[in-house]
Amino acid sequence: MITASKDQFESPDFYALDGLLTEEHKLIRQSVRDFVKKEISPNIEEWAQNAHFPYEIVKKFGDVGAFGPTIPETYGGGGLDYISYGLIMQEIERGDSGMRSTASVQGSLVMYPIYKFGNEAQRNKYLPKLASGEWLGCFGLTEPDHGSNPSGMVTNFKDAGDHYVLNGAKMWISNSPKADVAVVWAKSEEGRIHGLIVERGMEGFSTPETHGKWSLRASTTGELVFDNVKVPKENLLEGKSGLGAPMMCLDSARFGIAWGAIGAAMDCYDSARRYSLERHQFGKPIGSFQLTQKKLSEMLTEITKSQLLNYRLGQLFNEGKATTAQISMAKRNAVEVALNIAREARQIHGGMGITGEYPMMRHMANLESVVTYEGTHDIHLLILGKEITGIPAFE
Ligand code: TGC
Ligand code: FAD
Repeated sequence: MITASKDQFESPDFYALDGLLTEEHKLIRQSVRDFVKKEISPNIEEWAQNAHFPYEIVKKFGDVGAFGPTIPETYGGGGLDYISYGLIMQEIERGDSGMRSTASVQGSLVMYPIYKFGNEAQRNKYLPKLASGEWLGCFGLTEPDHGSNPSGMVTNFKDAGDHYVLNGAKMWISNSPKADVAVVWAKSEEGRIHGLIVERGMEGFSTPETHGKWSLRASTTGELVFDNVKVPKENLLEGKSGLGAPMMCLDSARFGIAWGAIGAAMDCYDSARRYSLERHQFGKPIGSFQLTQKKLSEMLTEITKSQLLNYRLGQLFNEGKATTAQISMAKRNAVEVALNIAREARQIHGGMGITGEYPMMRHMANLESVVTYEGTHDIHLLILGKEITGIPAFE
């Protein structure tokens, strides 16, 4: 087993973006950065290479405030703004995209819908336990035959008097094998999409794990299978129905990914910068060759542009003005930038770049999931195309 070299990460800030952050933002970022250096960096290679989900990280994420940073403090959340949320996701994904998945699913896809569409009893029952990491949650939208087109879902529930009966299956669900709680999107008898809270232990509910992933290996992924599951009526999220409800959750999660993927890019860039000064060939550091300098300059340019885009999107989120198309642009841009930087940074490390001593291959493989989930790269392009032309090209 190759262990990762010591985490010496230094964050690039070429356009002095720190000048736009508040003291609170900087403190939050530092505490999560320290957390990642202590809890994730020393172990992530082993976890990823062994496809091991470190369940103990859930409680630790709760302690550091990574779950539901924008949820009000009354319910155990952080009561923070969206820039804080972005910074937290950036720092965690700097460590590993799979670890960020664990945190962003819990906050944006489980706590957010319960807070936004749930009633007071549901908020009080679930949010504090999810915020503290006592419970882990997952979000079930995708089905085996309905990924990019979730409105075609077939998972359904029927009214059976004092409860609902849920049938169907979800696929590719982050956190599912270990989740205590699942927010599940299913159609009513009228064909309308609703959110239901399903709890582990309900009869007929199982969460088989998906094995053999080459990507997000430290994150646990699985199915949700519902075989005549009796769901109490009080578990329906009554605040909103229709596809718009899960899409609102995705707006928030995609925002976190935009910041997170740039965290992964920053890690790859920083490793390449350092390696280019340490590694000598032809009697000189490889960083003295123009081709290496071109790679590093282009990486820093793309990171800086993306940081600015993400920051502005955070301001728009804080003002309640961010649009789905703006979020698509940021998510799509960030993941493409990060994938390109991971590949270029890997090249700068030569053969060493393929080992687990450096983070690029792990980030690169992780980003192949990130470019697909929460809307594929092409789906985000089409969301932008619809915004520009007014014509949906999905069908
Ligand atoms: P469309 O006709 O555009 O919309 C249907 C209804 O939904 C409303 N809506 C929204 N409402 C609020 N906020 C949004 N962002 C909304 N987007 C859509 C819309 O107004 C409409 O409402 P109404 O009342 O008029 O009916 O829907 P469509 O069926 O044509 O689909 C559009 C499309 C393809 C863009 C969309 O479905 C899409 O984004 N597909 C991608 C699916 C996706 O992102 N899945 C993600 C699954 S979760 C996941 O991947 C988690 S990974 C977690 C991790 O590990 O980090
Ligand atoms: P498909 O929709 O079958 O797409 C296949 C290809 O066809 C893609 O390239 C796509 O861009 C293209 N395509 C599809 N439609 C069009 C079109 N109209 N025009 C042009 N091209 C098109 N889902 C959840 O609900 N919860 C989770 O927690 C979750 N976690 C995930 C974790 C991982 C590791 C992964 C890989 C996925 C996860 N997903 C989750 C599912 C993810 O959201 C879907 O994989 C994604 O939405 C794409 O769906 P699909 O895989 O079925 O691909």
